Amino acid sequence: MRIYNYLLQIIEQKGAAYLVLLDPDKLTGQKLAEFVLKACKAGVDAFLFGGSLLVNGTLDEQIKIVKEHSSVPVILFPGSESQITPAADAILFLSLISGRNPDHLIGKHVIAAPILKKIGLEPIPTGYVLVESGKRTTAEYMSASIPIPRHKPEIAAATALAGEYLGLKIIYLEAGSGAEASVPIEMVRKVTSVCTVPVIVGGGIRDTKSVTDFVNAGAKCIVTGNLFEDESRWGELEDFARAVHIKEKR
Ligand code: 1GP
Repeated sequence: MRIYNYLLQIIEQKGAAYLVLLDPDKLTGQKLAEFVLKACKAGVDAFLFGGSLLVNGTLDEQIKIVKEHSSVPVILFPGSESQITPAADAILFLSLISGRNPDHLIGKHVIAAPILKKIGLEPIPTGYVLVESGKRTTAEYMSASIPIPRHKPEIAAATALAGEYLGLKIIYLEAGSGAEASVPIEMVRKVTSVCTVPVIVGGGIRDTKSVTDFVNAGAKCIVTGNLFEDESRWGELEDFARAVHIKEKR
């Protein structure tokens, strides 16, 4: 549990961890290297790698670039078992607990587990909770599952708690990449009030005010992805990291 413990340590030291999701289909080559250098300087704690649908198939190459330019962990955030690679440091072993699709609850895991064992990749047992966010997201469509209605925080809290009681080590409240609306703050508050494991919030986060609100509501990891595919916003990385790291005085 080396990487999981690393995340716990960051949470303890800085109040929350800042994770940046890299889509290997979007940021590549020299641009990716430049971004990674900038992100690390700004204080990003780990990179997530993957996507619900990857078409270029250059994951290994991209992870190599990230590793050459940074020392922070690379954690796979896989859309399918085909995205498993020993090039990463760990994998979010996602069970889509908001859905009722057996493939995403246990089926894919049976296929993935022996591969992870063989290559020695650390699985981080993660309860993945999709939350309704306006228009239909790729994650929702690809997983053929119904997200939790945004005005039902009590369903999210019961789902997350059930995940924790099943032994999952982290809960990921996900509005979906590029979501119109991020996870409602009330839902984050409700979920963090019942869970003792760290709660990740991601999807559609575009400003530091939302980050501050989520962290104050008890989120322990914040994920941004899409936002920094726009190079003109790279200058804001440090502001985002500062908003996440509430315990750190800079
Ligand atoms: C998606 O939570 C992540 O899984 C990030 O979402 O790309 O909307 O920031 P965005």
